[in-house]
Amino acid sequence: MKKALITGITGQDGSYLAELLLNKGYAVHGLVRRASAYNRTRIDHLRTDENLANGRLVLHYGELNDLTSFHRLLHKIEPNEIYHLAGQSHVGLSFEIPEVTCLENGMATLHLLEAMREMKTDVRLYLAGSSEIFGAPQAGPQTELTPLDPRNPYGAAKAFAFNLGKIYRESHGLYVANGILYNHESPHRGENFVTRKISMAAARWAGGQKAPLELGNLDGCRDWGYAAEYVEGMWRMLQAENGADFVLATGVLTTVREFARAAYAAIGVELEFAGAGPTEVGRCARTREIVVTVSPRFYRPVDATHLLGDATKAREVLGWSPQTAATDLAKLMVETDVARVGAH
Ligand code: NDP
Ligand code: GDR
Repeated sequence: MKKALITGITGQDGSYLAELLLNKGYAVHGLVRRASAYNRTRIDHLRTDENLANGRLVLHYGELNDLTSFHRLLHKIEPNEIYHLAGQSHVGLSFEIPEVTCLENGMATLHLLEAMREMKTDVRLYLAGSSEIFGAPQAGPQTELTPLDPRNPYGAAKAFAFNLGKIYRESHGLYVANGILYNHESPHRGENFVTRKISMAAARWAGGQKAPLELGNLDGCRDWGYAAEYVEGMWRMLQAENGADFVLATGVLTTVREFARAAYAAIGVELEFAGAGPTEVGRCARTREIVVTVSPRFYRPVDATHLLGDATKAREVLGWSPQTAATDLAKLMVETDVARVGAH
């Protein structure tokens, strides 16, 4: 039985990846950190008696920056594949907490690469790289060959990790796959990311809690795909003969405004937007109620507008391609949240 170690197993991607690998017959080991509140809700459905008793799913306490325990864990598990997903994943927040962002997303990757180098095993490593390494390009789409130009601490830390992944692959012969993933969302997405913030607000509205939703830059646009499909791409990267860099993206840009429109359409509310910048509002076309407002509180010092990916290489080499459009994703997320809100 192949053994995989997932750092960040309690996060959005970790939870989908764990499910995928369990279905493929792997023994899945996950790094979880101590928290003051329960932080395993996304993987509760995988923690069955059968998975736990048979060693199919094993959770280990750890911390990215606790080097000795992390090292010990690697020796104990001896995984065939490592999916390194853990880290501070919020771009806007990285302006507020740059140091922890760089330690978790940058230095922790270096420590992991050094540990692999020292262990001299043939373990394969997936690194969770991001489109944010390209910064704020004037036009897309970007490929694996687009020059790096990060514009926020998060992107800078991811660029550092990406470069190190390449260096350890070329200089030390390690198997490292650098994923360059564009935004991918799901019902497991954290509520401080815009898509889930919108889907939860729409679900609450449908449930009668009609508070206006405060958003930041409505012109912000992203290449949004479905997380469950992106973790399949991660796995495929580690099945390739050699470690390489791969963009995973849909190749379609959607604005925050359009995503909100699709999300509220899923609950039967047609949104009409008027105004510009901080004075823009979105109203229900039928009742004229204010549904969306804009608050500069959620603006960023710099926000990318052309992060659009070209996943041709992933399609040709890995046979991977995205299936879900952003508007369908909005509907899927809202429907799941409506069921959740209704259940409470
Ligand atoms: P999440 O924020 O949902 O999950 C992050 C995970 O990392 C959680 O399990 C979290 O634990 C864990 N973690 C954070 N800091 C530490 C730490 N110091 N020690 C141990 N564990 C830690 O992110 P996603 O699942 O969305 O993303 C996974 C990775 O992919 C991240 O590295 C992200 O930057 C990257 N990425 C994501 C994209 C996306 O669109 N989702 C796109 C491109 C890259 P806890 O649950 O306890 O908080
Ligand atoms: P992003 O995702 O920064 O692209 O990072 P996020 O959902 O935070 O922002 C997307 C766009 O929405 C605009 N926006 C808002 N964003 C948030 N969070 N909250 C708001 O209220 C709001 N209003 C508008 C933003 O300005 C931006 O334009 C995600 C993360 O998963 C990273 O880890 C990953 O690397 C990148 O995607 C690719």
